[in-house]
Amino acid sequence: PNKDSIPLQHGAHRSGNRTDADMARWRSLRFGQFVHWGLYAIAGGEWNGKIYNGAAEWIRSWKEMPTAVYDQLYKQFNPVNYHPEQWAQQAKDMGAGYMIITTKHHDGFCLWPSKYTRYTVAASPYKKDIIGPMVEAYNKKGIDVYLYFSIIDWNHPDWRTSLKTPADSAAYKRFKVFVKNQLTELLVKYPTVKGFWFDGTWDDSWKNDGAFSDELEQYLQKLHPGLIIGSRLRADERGARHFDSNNHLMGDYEQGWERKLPEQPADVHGNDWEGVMTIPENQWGYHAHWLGHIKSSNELIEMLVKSTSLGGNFVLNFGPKADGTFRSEEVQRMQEIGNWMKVNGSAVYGASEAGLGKPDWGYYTRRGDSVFMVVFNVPVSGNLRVKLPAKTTLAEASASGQPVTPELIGKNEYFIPVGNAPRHAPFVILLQTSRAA
Ligand code: JFZ
Repeated sequence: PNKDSIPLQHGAHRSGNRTDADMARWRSLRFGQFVHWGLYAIAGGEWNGKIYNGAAEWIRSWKEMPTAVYDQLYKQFNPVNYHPEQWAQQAKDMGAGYMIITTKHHDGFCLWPSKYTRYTVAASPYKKDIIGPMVEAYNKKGIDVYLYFSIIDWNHPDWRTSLKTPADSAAYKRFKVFVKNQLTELLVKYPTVKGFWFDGTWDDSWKNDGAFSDELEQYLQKLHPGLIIGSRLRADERGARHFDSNNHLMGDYEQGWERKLPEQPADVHGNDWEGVMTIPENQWGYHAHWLGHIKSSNELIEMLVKSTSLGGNFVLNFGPKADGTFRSEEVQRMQEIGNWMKVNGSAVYGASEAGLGKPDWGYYTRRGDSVFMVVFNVPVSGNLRVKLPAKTTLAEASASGQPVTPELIGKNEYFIPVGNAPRHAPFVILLQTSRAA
């Protein structure tokens, strides 16, 4: 059936990507830092000597840990070693252009002193606002801040997953007012933020009110022109999420890439998109016992470059400890990625899909006439094969500013010799090209 035939009032309101300066900036930054921080960091994936094997920030839902105990953790929230200037410096050194902070995760605890609930930092021994100084510190380093906000709120008496009775409906109606109040409060308190990163929008209560998500999005963007909101906020009036019932993307970019990246251009349909990634398997908040494979810096750099090569942003998650410091594995990766980005960042920032397919040796990215070969796998021959489109001239090839000499092996086809000495990190070859008019 022709999906375009479904009349919708609360579907997508735009076709194609946003073209304004705010969105162009988001798109050019390419690399972001995610931070999941909240009361779950105090538990650190453990309770009563037992280890929780799920994601640390979900520990409240674990049957072993009484929710009443979790709900008292705020009395211990006192991150005496939280230094936002240091966080911002580390993020800057890593090469992040933007960051996303959990203002409120599913547990409902607010890292800012919201006037709409008592379940906030203000009630903790720390007392002070976490978010304001963070926004200021990151902005000072030129890093844009986005606010993660969970619609799921396990603490709020009016939050519901589904509406079965008139009392549920009345409660959820109040809950939606609460949500709108908190979001307004955040924008008024922190006017330099660039957008919201919504989560916890999969419950029936939320997705069966597409009109509300639509009106909320429009309200927020009117209040704060340029505000960027991903597709995870929205449902249409038929309950379709991210993509409306006619298969058009809602919101400003595709926000469904969670610990998984697209493989090819067809997977993202030309839409702006962002992928979010954890360093261990599936831990967003701090977990004292990381299990399973822990991604190396080279693996994460590959994901970042792959994302750029497919026209998307890559956001790497960190889960600081309860005292406000980052675990050593995270610090190490920030430094290693940053060291690589300082030398090779031009293959990422402002770059996008090159339109040259996926080569065996790595990824192509492009910015204007500069084509970047980001090499992860050197063939035993030591020759990297490159095929440029017809009517393209290769003016110059270089690696770290040193010229390399391509060998012409066919029409617009070259070998780039790189030798086969062992390598410990990916490297970049810059091709200066020009296109005949
Ligand atoms: C959600 C949260 O439940 C989780 O704690 C974390 O904050 C993460 C960033 O977001 O988890 C999700 C959300 C979406 C998908 C999977 C897990 N998804 O679309 O596959």
